[in-house]
Amino acid sequence: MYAQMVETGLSKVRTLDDMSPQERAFQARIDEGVKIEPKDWMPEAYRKTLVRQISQHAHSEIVGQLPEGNWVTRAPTLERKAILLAKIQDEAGHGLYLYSAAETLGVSRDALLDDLHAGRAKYSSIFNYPAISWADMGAIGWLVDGSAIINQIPLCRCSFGPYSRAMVRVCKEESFHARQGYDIMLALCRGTPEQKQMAQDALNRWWWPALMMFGPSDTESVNSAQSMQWRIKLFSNDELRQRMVDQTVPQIEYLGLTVPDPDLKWNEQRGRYDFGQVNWDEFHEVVRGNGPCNRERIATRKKAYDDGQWFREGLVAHADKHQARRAA
Ligand code: BYC
Repeated sequence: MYAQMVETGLSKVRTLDDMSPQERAFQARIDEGVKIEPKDWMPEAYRKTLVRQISQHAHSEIVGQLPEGNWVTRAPTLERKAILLAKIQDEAGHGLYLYSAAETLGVSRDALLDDLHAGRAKYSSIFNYPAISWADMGAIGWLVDGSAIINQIPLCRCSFGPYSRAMVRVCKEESFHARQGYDIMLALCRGTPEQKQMAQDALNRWWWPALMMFGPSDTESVNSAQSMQWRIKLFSNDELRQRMVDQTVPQIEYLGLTVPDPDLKWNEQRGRYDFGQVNWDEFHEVVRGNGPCNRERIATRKKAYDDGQWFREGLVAHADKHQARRAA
Protein backbone atom coordinates (compact mmCIF):
# COMPACT_ATOMS: atom_id res chain seq x y z
CA MET A 1 0.00 0.00 0.00
CA TYR A 2 1.27 3.44 -0.79
CA ALA A 3 2.26 5.58 2.16
CA GLN A 4 -0.21 7.41 4.31
CA MET A 5 0.82 11.03 4.66
CA VAL A 6 -0.87 11.60 8.01
CA GLU A 7 -0.40 9.33 11.01
CA THR A 8 -3.65 9.47 12.90
CA GLY A 9 -2.39 7.08 15.57
CA LEU A 10 -5.05 4.50 14.77
CA SER A 11 -4.19 1.11 13.32
CA LYS A 12 -7.71 -0.33 13.57
CA VAL A 13 -11.25 0.80 14.09
CA ARG A 14 -11.93 1.43 17.75
CA THR A 15 -14.75 -0.51 19.31
CA LEU A 16 -16.79 0.83 22.23
CA ASP A 17 -14.66 -1.34 24.54
CA ASP A 18 -11.45 0.36 23.32
CA MET A 19 -12.85 3.82 24.01
CA SER A 20 -12.54 6.06 27.04
CA PRO A 21 -15.85 7.35 28.50
CA GLN A 22 -15.24 10.67 26.73
CA GLU A 23 -14.70 8.93 23.40
CA ARG A 24 -17.83 6.83 23.93
CA ALA A 25 -19.90 9.95 24.56
CA PHE A 26 -18.40 11.48 21.41
CA GLN A 27 -19.30 8.40 19.35
CA ALA A 28 -22.82 8.48 20.78
CA ARG A 29 -23.25 12.09 19.59
CA ILE A 30 -22.08 11.08 16.11
CA ASP A 31 -24.48 8.11 16.09
CA GLU A 32 -27.36 10.43 17.02
CA GLY A 33 -26.49 12.66 14.06
CA VAL A 34 -25.34 15.61 16.19
CA LYS A 35 -22.90 17.87 14.30
CA ILE A 36 -19.46 18.27 15.83
CA GLU A 37 -18.32 21.90 15.92
CA PRO A 38 -14.71 23.15 16.09
CA LYS A 39 -14.81 24.08 19.79
CA ASP A 40 -16.33 20.73 20.84
CA TRP A 41 -14.08 18.09 22.32
CA MET A 42 -13.01 15.54 19.71
CA PRO A 43 -10.55 12.63 19.62
CA GLU A 44 -7.21 13.70 18.21
CA ALA A 45 -7.46 11.04 15.50
CA TYR A 46 -10.85 12.43 14.39
CA ARG A 47 -9.31 15.89 14.11
CA LYS A 48 -6.31 14.60 12.15
CA THR A 49 -8.51 12.57 9.81
CA LEU A 50 -10.60 15.64 9.05
CA VAL A 51 -7.54 17.82 8.48
CA ARG A 52 -6.21 15.15 6.12
CA GLN A 53 -9.39 14.79 4.10
CA ILE A 54 -10.46 18.45 4.06
CA SER A 55 -6.99 19.69 3.12
CA GLN A 56 -6.64 17.09 0.36
CA HIS A 57 -10.04 18.20 -0.85
CA ALA A 58 -9.04 21.90 -0.74
CA HIS A 59 -5.83 21.17 -2.66
CA SER A 60 -7.86 19.26 -5.25
CA GLU A 61 -10.06 22.26 -5.82
CA ILE A 62 -7.22 24.67 -6.51
CA VAL A 63 -5.06 22.23 -8.49
CA GLY A 64 -8.30 21.36 -10.29
CA GLN A 65 -8.35 24.84 -11.78
CA LEU A 66 -5.27 24.11 -13.86
CA PRO A 67 -6.43 21.66 -16.56
CA GLU A 68 -9.34 23.97 -17.41
CA GLY A 69 -7.27 27.14 -17.07
CA ASN A 70 -5.35 25.78 -20.04
CA TRP A 71 -8.41 26.42 -22.26
CA VAL A 72 -9.62 29.87 -21.16
CA THR A 73 -7.85 31.66 -23.99
CA ARG A 74 -8.95 29.07 -26.54
CA ALA A 75 -12.66 28.66 -25.75
CA PRO A 76 -14.59 28.58 -29.05
CA THR A 77 -17.02 31.44 -28.26
CA LEU A 78 -17.25 34.38 -25.88
CA GLU A 79 -20.14 32.69 -24.09
CA ARG A 80 -18.20 29.45 -23.57
CA LYS A 81 -15.23 31.48 -22.32
CA ALA A 82 -17.37 33.39 -19.79
CA ILE A 83 -18.91 30.13 -18.52
CA LEU A 84 -15.52 28.43 -18.24
CA LEU A 85 -14.03 31.40 -16.39
CA ALA A 86 -16.94 31.43 -13.94
CA LYS A 87 -16.52 27.71 -13.30
CA ILE A 88 -12.79 28.00 -12.67
CA GLN A 89 -13.42 30.92 -10.33
CA ASP A 90 -15.96 28.78 -8.43
CA GLU A 91 -13.24 26.17 -7.86
CA ALA A 92 -11.04 28.81 -6.21
CA GLY A 93 -14.00 29.63 -3.96
CA HIS A 94 -14.40 25.95 -3.06
CA GLY A 95 -10.73 25.87 -2.11
CA LEU A 96 -11.31 28.89 0.12
CA TYR A 97 -14.28 27.39 1.97
CA LEU A 98 -12.36 24.17 2.48
CA TYR A 99 -9.11 25.74 3.70
CA SER A 100 -11.24 27.81 6.08
CA ALA A 101 -13.00 24.66 7.32
CA ALA A 102 -9.58 23.03 7.87
CA GLU A 103 -8.35 26.11 9.76
CA THR A 104 -11.16 25.69 12.31
CA LEU A 105 -9.31 22.50 13.32
CA GLY A 106 -6.19 24.42 14.35
CA VAL A 107 -3.98 24.15 11.26
CA SER A 108 -2.82 27.15 9.26
CA ARG A 109 -3.49 27.57 5.58
CA ASP A 110 0.18 28.47 5.07
CA ALA A 111 1.27 25.15 6.57
CA LEU A 112 -1.17 23.25 4.37
CA LEU A 113 0.03 25.06 1.27
CA ASP A 114 3.66 24.39 2.24
CA ASP A 115 2.80 20.69 2.30
CA LEU A 116 1.22 20.91 -1.13
CA HIS A 117 4.14 22.79 -2.64
CA ALA A 118 6.68 20.42 -1.11
CA GLY A 119 4.86 17.40 -2.56
CA ARG A 120 3.95 16.09 0.91
CA ALA A 121 0.19 16.49 0.48
CA LYS A 122 -2.15 14.51 -1.72
CA TYR A 123 -4.77 15.93 -4.06
CA SER A 124 -7.12 14.16 -6.43
CA SER A 125 -5.35 11.96 -8.98
CA ILE A 126 -7.66 13.21 -11.73
CA PHE A 127 -5.95 16.58 -12.04
CA ASN A 128 -2.68 15.02 -13.12
CA TYR A 129 -4.05 14.24 -16.57
CA PRO A 130 -3.66 16.71 -19.44
CA ALA A 131 -6.57 18.55 -21.09
CA ILE A 132 -5.58 18.34 -24.73
CA SER A 133 -8.73 19.32 -26.64
CA TRP A 134 -11.79 21.53 -26.17
CA ALA A 135 -13.86 18.36 -25.74
CA ASP A 136 -11.88 17.76 -22.53
CA MET A 137 -13.66 20.81 -21.05
CA GLY A 138 -16.90 18.95 -21.65
CA ALA A 139 -15.61 15.66 -20.27
CA ILE A 140 -14.13 17.29 -17.16
CA GLY A 141 -17.29 19.23 -16.29
CA TRP A 142 -19.53 16.26 -16.95
CA LEU A 143 -17.45 13.37 -15.58
CA VAL A 144 -15.11 14.97 -13.04
CA ASP A 145 -17.55 17.43 -11.51
CA GLY A 146 -20.23 14.76 -11.93
CA SER A 147 -18.13 12.36 -9.84
CA ALA A 148 -17.43 15.14 -7.37
CA ILE A 149 -21.17 15.62 -6.86
CA ILE A 150 -21.74 11.92 -6.24
CA ASN A 151 -18.93 11.93 -3.68
CA GLN A 152 -19.88 15.24 -2.06
CA ILE A 153 -23.67 15.17 -1.75
CA PRO A 154 -23.36 12.66 1.13
CA LEU A 155 -20.67 14.88 2.68
CA CYS A 156 -23.34 17.59 3.19
CA ARG A 157 -24.54 15.25 5.97
CA CYS A 158 -21.12 14.42 7.42
CA SER A 159 -20.49 14.79 11.14
CA PHE A 160 -18.24 17.88 11.14
CA GLY A 161 -20.31 21.08 10.95
CA PRO A 162 -17.99 23.41 8.97
CA TYR A 163 -17.21 20.72 6.39
CA SER A 164 -20.84 19.72 5.93
CA ARG A 165 -21.96 23.35 5.52
CA ALA A 166 -19.19 24.08 3.02
CA MET A 167 -20.32 21.07 1.01
CA VAL A 168 -23.87 22.38 0.62
CA ARG A 169 -22.72 25.39 -1.34
CA VAL A 170 -20.01 23.48 -3.20
CA CYS A 171 -22.55 20.91 -4.41
CA LYS A 172 -24.91 23.58 -5.74
CA GLU A 173 -22.08 25.03 -7.79
CA GLU A 174 -20.85 21.61 -8.93
CA SER A 175 -24.29 20.94 -10.40
CA PHE A 176 -23.89 23.93 -12.68
CA HIS A 177 -20.39 22.71 -13.58
CA ALA A 178 -21.58 19.25 -14.53
CA ARG A 179 -24.44 20.71 -16.56
CA GLN A 180 -22.13 23.00 -18.52
CA GLY A 181 -19.79 20.07 -19.22
CA TYR A 182 -22.63 17.94 -20.54
CA ASP A 183 -23.80 20.87 -22.64
CA ILE A 184 -20.38 21.05 -24.32
CA MET A 185 -20.51 17.29 -25.00
CA LEU A 186 -24.03 17.59 -26.40
CA ALA A 187 -23.02 20.40 -28.75
CA LEU A 188 -20.04 18.38 -30.01
CA CYS A 189 -22.11 15.22 -30.46
CA ARG A 190 -24.69 17.14 -32.50
CA GLY A 191 -21.92 18.70 -34.60
CA THR A 192 -19.75 17.34 -37.39
CA PRO A 193 -18.43 13.74 -37.35
CA GLU A 194 -15.02 15.18 -36.40
CA GLN A 195 -16.53 17.01 -33.42
CA LYS A 196 -18.35 13.87 -32.29
CA GLN A 197 -15.06 11.98 -32.59
CA MET A 198 -13.42 14.62 -30.35
CA ALA A 199 -16.13 13.99 -27.76
CA GLN A 200 -15.60 10.20 -27.95
CA ASP A 201 -11.84 10.65 -27.63
CA ALA A 202 -12.28 12.84 -24.53
CA LEU A 203 -14.66 10.28 -23.01
CA ASN A 204 -12.15 7.51 -23.72
CA ARG A 205 -9.38 9.39 -21.91
CA TRP A 206 -11.38 10.69 -18.89
CA TRP A 207 -13.67 7.73 -18.14
CA TRP A 208 -11.23 5.56 -16.18
CA PRO A 209 -9.42 8.41 -14.38
CA ALA A 210 -12.88 9.69 -13.31
CA LEU A 211 -13.68 6.28 -11.80
CA MET A 212 -10.34 6.41 -9.95
CA MET A 213 -11.42 9.64 -8.22
CA PHE A 214 -13.49 7.57 -5.76
CA GLY A 215 -10.30 6.06 -4.34
CA PRO A 216 -9.02 2.50 -3.99
CA SER A 217 -11.40 -0.45 -3.83
CA ASP A 218 -13.08 -1.03 -0.47
CA THR A 219 -10.72 -3.88 0.35
CA GLU A 220 -7.72 -1.55 -0.11
CA SER A 221 -9.20 1.59 1.45
CA VAL A 222 -7.28 1.99 4.69
CA ASN A 223 -9.26 4.93 6.03
CA SER A 224 -12.83 3.98 5.16
CA ALA A 225 -13.90 1.89 8.15
CA GLN A 226 -12.92 4.44 10.80
CA SER A 227 -14.12 7.40 8.72
CA MET A 228 -17.48 5.71 8.28
CA GLN A 229 -17.76 5.06 11.99
CA TRP A 230 -17.20 8.78 12.55
CA ARG A 231 -19.57 9.70 9.68
CA ILE A 232 -16.77 11.59 7.94
CA LYS A 233 -17.61 9.24 5.06
CA LEU A 234 -21.15 7.97 4.56
CA PHE A 235 -20.68 5.55 1.66
CA SER A 236 -17.80 3.35 0.60
CA ASN A 237 -15.54 4.13 -2.36
CA ASP A 238 -16.92 1.20 -4.41
CA GLU A 239 -20.53 2.10 -3.72
CA LEU A 240 -20.01 5.67 -4.95
CA ARG A 241 -18.04 4.45 -7.99
CA GLN A 242 -20.94 2.14 -8.86
CA ARG A 243 -23.39 5.06 -8.57
CA MET A 244 -21.24 7.05 -10.97
CA VAL A 245 -21.33 4.24 -13.55
CA ASP A 246 -25.08 3.66 -13.16
CA GLN A 247 -25.85 7.37 -13.50
CA THR A 248 -23.50 8.10 -16.39
CA VAL A 249 -24.01 5.18 -18.79
CA PRO A 250 -27.52 6.36 -19.84
CA GLN A 251 -26.07 9.85 -20.40
CA ILE A 252 -23.37 8.36 -22.63
CA GLU A 253 -26.03 6.49 -24.58
CA TYR A 254 -28.06 9.69 -25.00
CA LEU A 255 -24.98 11.36 -26.51
CA GLY A 256 -24.63 8.45 -28.93
CA LEU A 257 -21.15 7.67 -27.63
CA THR A 258 -19.58 4.36 -26.61
CA VAL A 259 -18.51 3.51 -23.05
CA PRO A 260 -14.79 2.69 -23.27
CA ASP A 261 -15.21 -0.55 -21.31
CA PRO A 262 -15.74 -3.87 -23.13
CA ASP A 263 -16.82 -5.48 -19.84
CA LEU A 264 -19.66 -3.06 -19.15
CA LYS A 265 -22.91 -4.99 -18.94
CA TRP A 266 -26.31 -4.42 -17.35
CA ASN A 267 -26.82 -6.88 -14.51
CA GLU A 268 -30.53 -7.63 -14.34
CA GLN A 269 -30.26 -9.31 -10.96
CA ARG A 270 -28.44 -6.44 -9.25
CA GLY A 271 -30.29 -3.76 -11.18
CA ARG A 272 -26.89 -2.13 -11.73
CA TYR A 273 -24.09 -2.21 -14.29
CA ASP A 274 -21.18 -4.62 -14.01
CA PHE A 275 -18.03 -2.95 -15.23
CA GLY A 276 -14.37 -3.72 -15.90
CA GLN A 277 -11.38 -3.49 -13.61
CA VAL A 278 -9.88 -0.07 -12.91
CA ASN A 279 -6.15 -0.01 -13.65
CA TRP A 280 -4.98 0.29 -10.06
CA ASP A 281 -1.29 0.27 -11.03
CA GLU A 282 -1.89 3.46 -12.97
CA PHE A 283 -3.82 4.95 -10.02
CA HIS A 284 -0.99 4.20 -7.58
CA GLU A 285 1.62 5.64 -9.94
CA VAL A 286 -0.37 8.89 -10.30
CA VAL A 287 -0.91 9.16 -6.53
CA ARG A 288 2.82 8.55 -5.99
CA GLY A 289 3.56 11.61 -8.11
CA ASN A 290 4.32 9.90 -11.41
CA GLY A 291 1.24 10.78 -13.46
CA PRO A 292 1.48 12.63 -16.78
CA CYS A 293 1.27 16.13 -15.21
CA ASN A 294 2.08 15.85 -11.47
CA ARG A 295 5.31 17.82 -11.64
CA GLU A 296 3.86 20.47 -13.94
CA ARG A 297 0.82 20.95 -11.69
CA ILE A 298 2.87 21.50 -8.53
CA ALA A 299 5.33 23.79 -10.33
CA THR A 300 2.44 25.89 -11.68
CA ARG A 301 0.80 26.14 -8.23
CA LYS A 302 4.09 27.11 -6.64
CA LYS A 303 4.70 29.80 -9.24
CA ALA A 304 1.17 31.20 -8.78
CA TYR A 305 1.76 31.30 -5.03
CA ASP A 306 5.14 33.01 -5.34
CA ASP A 307 3.82 35.49 -7.92
CA GLY A 308 0.97 36.38 -5.54
CA GLN A 309 3.28 37.14 -2.59
CA TRP A 310 3.27 40.92 -3.21
CA PHE A 311 -0.53 40.90 -3.32
CA ARG A 312 -0.89 39.02 -0.03
CA GLU A 313 1.60 41.40 1.57
CA GLY A 314 -0.46 44.33 0.25
CA LEU A 315 -3.64 42.90 1.76
CA VAL A 316 -1.98 42.40 5.14
CA ALA A 317 -0.53 45.94 5.08
CA HIS A 318 -3.98 47.31 4.24
CA ALA A 319 -5.63 45.34 7.04
CA ASP A 320 -2.92 46.44 9.52
CA LYS A 321 -3.44 50.08 8.54
CA HIS A 322 -7.18 49.84 9.14
CA GLN A 323 -6.71 48.05 12.43
CA ALA A 324 -4.25 50.72 13.60
CA ARG A 325 -6.76 53.45 12.62
CA ARG A 326 -9.54 51.73 14.53
CA ALA A 327 -7.31 51.33 17.57
CA ALA A 328 -6.23 55.03 17.50
N1 BYC B 1 -6.42 10.75 -5.67
O1 BYC B 1 -8.38 5.00 2.47
P1 BYC B 1 -8.77 5.77 1.26
C1 BYC B 1 -13.26 17.89 -7.28
C2 BYC B 1 -5.69 8.46 -1.18
S1 BYC B 1 -12.25 17.77 -5.96
C3 BYC B 1 -5.41 10.90 -4.80
O2 BYC B 1 -9.95 5.30 0.51
P2 BYC B 1 -10.22 8.13 2.11
C4 BYC B 1 -13.15 18.96 -8.26
C5 BYC B 1 -6.32 8.85 0.14
O3 BYC B 1 -6.20 10.22 0.35
C6 BYC B 1 -11.98 16.04 -5.82
N2 BYC B 1 -5.33 10.23 -3.63
O4 BYC B 1 -8.94 7.32 1.68
C7 BYC B 1 -12.33 20.05 -8.05
C8 BYC B 1 -5.53 8.02 1.10
O5 BYC B 1 -4.25 8.59 1.31
P3 BYC B 1 -3.75 9.09 2.78
C9 BYC B 1 -11.50 15.65 -4.48
C10 BYC B 1 -6.38 9.42 -3.33
O6 BYC B 1 -9.78 9.49 2.50
C11 BYC B 1 -12.17 21.01 -9.03
C12 BYC B 1 -5.27 6.75 0.31
O7 BYC B 1 -5.43 7.09 -1.05
N3 BYC B 1 -12.61 15.23 -3.66
O8 BYC B 1 -13.96 16.98 -7.41
O9 BYC B 1 -11.01 7.35 3.10
C13 BYC B 1 -12.83 20.88 -10.25
C14 BYC B 1 -6.19 5.62 0.68
O10 BYC B 1 -7.53 5.86 0.26
C15 BYC B 1 -7.47 9.26 -4.18
C16 BYC B 1 -12.44 15.05 -2.34
O11 BYC B 1 -11.38 15.25 -1.83
C17 BYC B 1 -7.47 9.96 -5.39
N4 BYC B 1 -8.45 9.82 -6.29
O12 BYC B 1 -11.08 8.20 0.77
C18 BYC B 1 -13.65 19.79 -10.45
C19 BYC B 1 -13.68 14.62 -1.59
N5 BYC B 1 -8.32 8.38 -3.61
O13 BYC B 1 -4.45 10.38 3.07
C20 BYC B 1 -13.83 18.83 -9.46
C21 BYC B 1 -13.42 14.31 -0.16
C22 BYC B 1 -7.77 8.02 -2.45
O14 BYC B 1 -4.14 8.00 3.76
N6 BYC B 1 -12.57 13.15 0.02
N7 BYC B 1 -6.60 8.63 -2.28
O15 BYC B 1 -2.28 9.26 2.60
C23 BYC B 1 -13.05 11.89 0.08
O16 BYC B 1 -14.24 11.63 -0.08
C24 BYC B 1 -12.06 10.80 0.40
O17 BYC B 1 -10.91 11.40 0.91
C25 BYC B 1 -11.69 9.90 -0.83
C26 BYC B 1 -10.61 8.90 -0.36
C27 BYC B 1 -12.90 9.14 -1.30
C28 BYC B 1 -11.11 10.74 -1.97
